[in-house]
Amino acid sequence: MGRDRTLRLQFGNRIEVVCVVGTRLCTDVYGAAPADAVTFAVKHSDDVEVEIISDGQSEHAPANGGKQWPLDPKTTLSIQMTRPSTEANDNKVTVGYYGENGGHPIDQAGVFLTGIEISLDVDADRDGVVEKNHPKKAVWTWGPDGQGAVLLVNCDKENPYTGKEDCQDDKVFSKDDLEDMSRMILRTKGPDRLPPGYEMVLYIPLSDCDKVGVFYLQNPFFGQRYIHVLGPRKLFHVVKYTGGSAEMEFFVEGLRFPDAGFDGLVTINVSLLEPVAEGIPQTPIFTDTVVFRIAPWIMTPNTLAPVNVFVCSVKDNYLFLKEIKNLVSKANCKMSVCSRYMNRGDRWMQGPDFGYVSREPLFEEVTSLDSFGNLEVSPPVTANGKEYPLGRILIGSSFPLSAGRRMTKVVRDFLYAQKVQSPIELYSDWLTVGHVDEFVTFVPIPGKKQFRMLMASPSACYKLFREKQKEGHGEAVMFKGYTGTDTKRVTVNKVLSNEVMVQENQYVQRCIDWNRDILKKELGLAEKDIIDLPALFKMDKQGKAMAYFPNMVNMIVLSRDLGIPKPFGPIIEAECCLEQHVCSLLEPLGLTCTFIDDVSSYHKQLGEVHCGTNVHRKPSAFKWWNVTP
Ligand SMILES: [Ca+2]
Ligand SMILES: [Ca+2]
Ligand SMILES: [Ca+2]
Repeated sequence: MGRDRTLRLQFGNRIEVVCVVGTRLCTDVYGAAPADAVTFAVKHSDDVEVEIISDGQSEHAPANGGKQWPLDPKTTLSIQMTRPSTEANDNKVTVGYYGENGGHPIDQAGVFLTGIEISLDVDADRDGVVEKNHPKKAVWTWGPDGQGAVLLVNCDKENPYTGKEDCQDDKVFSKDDLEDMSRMILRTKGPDRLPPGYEMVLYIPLSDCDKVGVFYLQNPFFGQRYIHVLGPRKLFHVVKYTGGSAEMEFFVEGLRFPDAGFDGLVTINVSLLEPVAEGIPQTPIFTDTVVFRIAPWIMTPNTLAPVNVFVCSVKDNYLFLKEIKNLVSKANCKMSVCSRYMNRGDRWMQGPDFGYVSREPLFEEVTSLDSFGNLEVSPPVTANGKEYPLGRILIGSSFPLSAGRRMTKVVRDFLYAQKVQSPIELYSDWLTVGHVDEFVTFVPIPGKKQFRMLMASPSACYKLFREKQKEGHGEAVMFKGYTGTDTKRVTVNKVLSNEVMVQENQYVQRCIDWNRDILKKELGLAEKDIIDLPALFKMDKQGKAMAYFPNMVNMIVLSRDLGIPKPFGPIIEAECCLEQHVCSLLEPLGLTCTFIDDVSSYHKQLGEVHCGTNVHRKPSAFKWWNVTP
C-alpha cells in the first residue's frame, strides 16, 4: 500500500503533487515559517482532509482556514485526498503564517493536489469473481476461513499437436486457454492525464519470473489481442494510464508447480512512480500488491468416479485391450487408446486439457521407484486427529537404514512441496519392481462414503490353500490356460510342500505387515477397513520379490467395477478358487469383479492391469485451498 510521504512547503514556487487516495502527505510547518511568524492557519478544498498533529494529538483543520494554531517544531500537517480528481491539480492546500498582531498573513505556501485511485484486484475471497480492493489480497492463508487468490499451472495443451505445453511460450493461441488462467484487474480512477513524469508500472520480483506469466487483453471490443507483459525476461511493464474510471484486464498463468525451494506463492505489484527532478530516477510513491498461490499437483484416489481410461496399445496386448474395453463400457466411462506411435514405448499420455508435469533429476540415477506405479493416493482420511480431505500420497521407498533404491530426491521433494496430500513413505524396495501398487490399493464401497484398503497377502493365500487341501482338493491344478512360460503341473499340494516358497513368502508377509502397520497408523484405519487378497511371491536372483501368479491387488478400479488380473488359481469344481474367494470378499460390498487375462501383455513384464492403464478421474469436490496443511 501507500507510504506516507513527506512534502516540503515552499514560498513562491508552485508545487504540484499526485496523491493516491488513502495515502498521506506529511509536512512540517515550522521549518518553512517566516522568521517573525508565531501562528499558522490552513485552508483547503473539499476533497482534501488535513489534520494538525502535535504531541500525538490530532485535530481536523476546517476548510475555510478560520482557526490559527501556534507554530511549534513538533507540529506537522497530514494531508490526504478523499476522492479521485476530475482534473489535474483540482485541489489545493494553503498554509498562511501570522505575526504577533494576527490579522493578515505575513506569507503563504500552497500545494496543488491531484487525487488518483489505484487498485490491483484479484479473486482473493475465492468465489470466482474479482472483487474490488480486498483488504487481505496480499496475504495468503489456508483453510475455509483463509483468503488469497489461486492460480493454475497452464501445463496442458489446447492444441494436442503443438510441441510444448501452453505455458512454455508467450502466446495465447485460443480463447479456451484463458480458462486456465486467473483474472487480475487494474482499476484506476482519476483525471484524464497524470501530471508530467508520473508513471504506473506493473512488476514481479526476479525470483518469480520463471513461475508466473501475465497477459494483457488489448482492445477488448475490437479484435482482441493478448499481449504477454510479464514473465521470464519481462520483469516489469509500464501501464498506460487512460484516465477516468478504467479497468484493465489481465490474465495470469502459473509456469511451475510448488517444489523444493518454491512454496507456491507468487507476487504481482503495481506502483505509481513520481519524478523527483530532471535526470534523477523516479521513485515509487504507492504500491499495491496481490499474491497468488499456484495450485498444487493433486492425485485422484480410486474412490473418485472415472472419466476416461487411458491404455497404451503395444505389440501384444490386443486381447487385453478388448477386455478393458468391455470393463470400461460396463463402468460407463470413456476409453482412449494411445497408439504405439504416439506413446513411444511408455510415455504418460498428454492431450487437450490434460496437464502433466515431469521432474528430472540433475545428478541422481533414475530408478524404477520413480515411475508412476510407485505413487498411489489414499481416499480422504482422518488420522491422529488430522483431516486429509484429499487423501494422502503413498510413495514407495527403501527400508530405513538400507542403502537401496529410493525415490529420487527431486520427485520426493516435489511431492512434499504440494502440501495438500501429505505423503506417507512406504517400504517397497523388497519387490523386484518396487512399486506400492504391487501390495496395496483402495476400493470404494458403492453408495457409502467409505472405502476398503486391499492388501496382497501370502498368509491369506496359504490359509485358503490349506483349507482347500483339507477339503480334499490338494490335487487341484493351477495355471490352466496360462500363457506364461511355466508349463510344469502345479497343484495345491505342490505349492504347500515347497519349503523355500513358504519361507520366501513369510519374508514377504513381514514386509507387507511392516507397511500395513504404517498405513493403519497414518491413514487412521482399523482391521475392519482392510481386506487381504491372496497372493504369492517368489524371489529373483537379487533376493527381490515378484508375483508368482498374477497379482490381484494390482487392479483397475472404475467405481463399482473392478478389473482384476486373472490369477489362474487352482480349479475346483470348474471354478478358480482364488477368483471365487476374492468375489466372496468384495461382492457383498456391492463391487463387481471382472478377471482380466493380462499374463502375456503385462504380467510377464512384471506389471499388471493397473500398471498398463491410467484413469482420469472426476476431481474431488473438495477445494484444495480449504485444506489446512
Ligand atoms: Ca471474489
Ligand atoms: Ca501459451
Ligand atoms: Ca491451457
